[in-house]
Amino acid sequence: MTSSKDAAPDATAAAGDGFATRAIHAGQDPEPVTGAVTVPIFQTSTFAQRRVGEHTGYEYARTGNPTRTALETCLAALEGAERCVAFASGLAAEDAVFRLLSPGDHVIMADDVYGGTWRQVAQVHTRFGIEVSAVDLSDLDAVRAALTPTTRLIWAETPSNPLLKVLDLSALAALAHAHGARLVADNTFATPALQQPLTLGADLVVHSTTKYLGGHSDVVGGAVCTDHATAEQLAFLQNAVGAVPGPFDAWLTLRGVKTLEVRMARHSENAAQVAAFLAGHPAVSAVAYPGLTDHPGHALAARQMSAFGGMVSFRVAGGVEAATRVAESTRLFFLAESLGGVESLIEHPGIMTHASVAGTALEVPPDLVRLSVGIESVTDLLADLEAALAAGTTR
Ligand code: P1T
Repeated sequence: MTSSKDAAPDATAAAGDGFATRAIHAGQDPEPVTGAVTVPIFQTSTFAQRRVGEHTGYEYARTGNPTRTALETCLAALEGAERCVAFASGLAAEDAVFRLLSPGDHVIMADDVYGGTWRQVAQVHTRFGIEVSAVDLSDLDAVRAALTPTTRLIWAETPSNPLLKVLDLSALAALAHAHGARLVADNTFATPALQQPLTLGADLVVHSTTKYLGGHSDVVGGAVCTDHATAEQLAFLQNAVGAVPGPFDAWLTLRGVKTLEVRMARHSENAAQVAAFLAGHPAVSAVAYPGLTDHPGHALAARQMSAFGGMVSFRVAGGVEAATRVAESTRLFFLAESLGGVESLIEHPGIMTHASVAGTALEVPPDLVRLSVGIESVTDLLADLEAALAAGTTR
């Protein structure tokens, strides 16, 4: 067991081990007292000290908890990071990254990010002097034009939520570094099973672990994976601000991560079939899925991802009313916010997940429907969508 202050991968998961091996073993040695093969849920708020100031490496559970350390060690090993710091939610993780900045610092943010990410920077951090520009990060000239001497971060999300735009992480990292800025990549949609931004030059990877990493729609969490020095600052914030995941949440996430590789393969297979089906459907006017050869980011996605993921967005001929009816007409795809669980979900981003960006540069088309394609039998998913499209668009 490693201490909270020294979250280096342990002996059972070596750096050269394959991804699935690291997912199951990194940070997850058998528990030394009983031999339990799963990391226990250390449901404790404090840790007894042998003498004043002489402790096991754990003092108080906001500062560090062994279940959380196991999760952080595992996620760092999966992203190829020196260290990872876990938070109570994806937005808490993002908040910690923004708190690395100072008043007057400038952030270039993709003009197509999760609505809550935009809301946080535009409505919270700008009140403390952070400046932000929303830019189409697939247009490198636009990024160059937006860079200022105070730009500290470029914030990319790829594939993006909900339009599934693909961004060139290597090119963005080079641009950021040439201007003294750092690249943050939100890797929630791809996960490290399909894309490892740090190997492409990104400096920080953020996650909503609520999604594919947890994988079962039963826990909310977040994480930042980065270098030791930055992680040390984030760990300070984790303790000083206190948005920590509880031990059960860390355990659930760790349990989900063990099957990440097999789940992502199946999500990607199912989503490819769903995207192809939608692309050929007369009630669908456009499909966004990086695996489709006519997607503008297809070649780039094929280079920087090992598969195209489980998210598909599409536009419904017939506008917002038809789109809403389709989203309300599925049986297996539950109408719900969030994504990345084993079960399929459907939602209307304009009214649901991205309502907070209405009227801004990040507004999404009103006829857009987003699918999180689960790992059910794909024939059932296709039949469900076929029926919902018929019910939603023939009136
Ligand atoms: O919900 P939370 O764990 O706080 O994570 C926020 C977040 C960050 N980044 C991305 C790419 C996300 O998709 C999210 C959360 N997104 C949804 C809840 C959603 O349905 O899109």
